[in-house]
Amino acid sequence: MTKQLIDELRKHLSAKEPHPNAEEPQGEEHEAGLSRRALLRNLGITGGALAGASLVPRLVGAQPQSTLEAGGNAEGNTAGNAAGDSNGGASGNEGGAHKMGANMPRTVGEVDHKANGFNPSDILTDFDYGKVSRLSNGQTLREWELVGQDKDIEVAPGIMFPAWTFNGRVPGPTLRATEGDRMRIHFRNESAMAHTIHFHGIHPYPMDGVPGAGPGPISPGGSFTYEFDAEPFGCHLYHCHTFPLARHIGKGMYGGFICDPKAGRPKADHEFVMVLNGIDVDFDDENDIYAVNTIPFHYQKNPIEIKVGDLVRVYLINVLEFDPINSFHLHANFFHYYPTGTMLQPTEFTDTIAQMQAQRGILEFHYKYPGTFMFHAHKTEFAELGWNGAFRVTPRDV
Ligand SMILES: [Cu+2]
Repeated sequence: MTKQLIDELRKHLSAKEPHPNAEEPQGEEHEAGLSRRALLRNLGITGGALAGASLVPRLVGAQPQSTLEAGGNAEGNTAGNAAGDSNGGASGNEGGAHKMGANMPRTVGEVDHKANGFNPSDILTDFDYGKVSRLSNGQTLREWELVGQDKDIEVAPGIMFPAWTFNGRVPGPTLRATEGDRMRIHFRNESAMAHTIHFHGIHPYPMDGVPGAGPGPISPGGSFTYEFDAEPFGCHLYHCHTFPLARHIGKGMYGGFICDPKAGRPKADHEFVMVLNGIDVDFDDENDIYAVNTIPFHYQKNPIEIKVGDLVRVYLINVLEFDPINSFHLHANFFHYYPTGTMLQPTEFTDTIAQMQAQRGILEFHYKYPGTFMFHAHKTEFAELGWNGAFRVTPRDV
């Protein structure tokens, strides 16, 4: 964050009125310890008082209810009403659902998903099985083209971020294969920087996608084909492994890699990919935004639709750079957790798990009751800066 911006914000903060729910220390003590995080949290709860600081309310976006009402934020109110309507009469959840839409921190407005070239609602389910053929030995061959591309994406309404991407999207395509398949990934680098693709999985050294292995970083204009057998089955990921690594990952070069067991898993009604990430908007090696599949608050504004009793399987992958630990909490429910997805029996029945960077796992659950149920990082700071979503559960006979 630039000094000029901080100075401007200090001015606004010193004039702010405390929010009734504010738990932040006020006054001198707070001013003395004005860190980026304290700054953002305060901006979040005092967004309405900061109309003059045009960048930050949109960056942080948390708006108290009074601001939504006073500002006539139609989008926010619509979301609240829609959630209430879908539950009306079903189980007395209407009030809670409406309240959630109106009171939750959120960004104001929508990003231009079309210009971005991807929509988190689609990323949940757009598994890419590649171009399928068969090798002479009978092995299934799956081929993908991954292209390194520099692309400006709108990460929050009005906030552009110069991302480095695979195929113009963050996260990159979710590659999906079955254990034992041959995977062949044609990488072409159209970016201005050298990049690699490093897969989490088991593969020969030249395919490891790090400096010194095989061709190492692929220069701008260059290309390389990574090839190996898909193993072990589980929920994995791939990412660029060029140094400085934090920058290459933080800029957006990663994606899910799902390897299904040969015999498959029990049929689920829904399978969703959730890549936990963050955006360091001002390049100070700290995240300003936290999200599932890149866009903060997306699934809060656009709840994921499921029905009571549906078996839901979530492939959860934490790639968050700069912060050591991420987490996932599911409301009003428990899930079976399969760490890394490499075993067919769950190791835990819980409602909260933690993942460090590159840790991932599979969650399975079904909802017993209708309603609009949150899921979010149980690091509350992350949740209030975007890592917050909801499942909208409707009755089975609707
Ligand atoms: Cu890279």
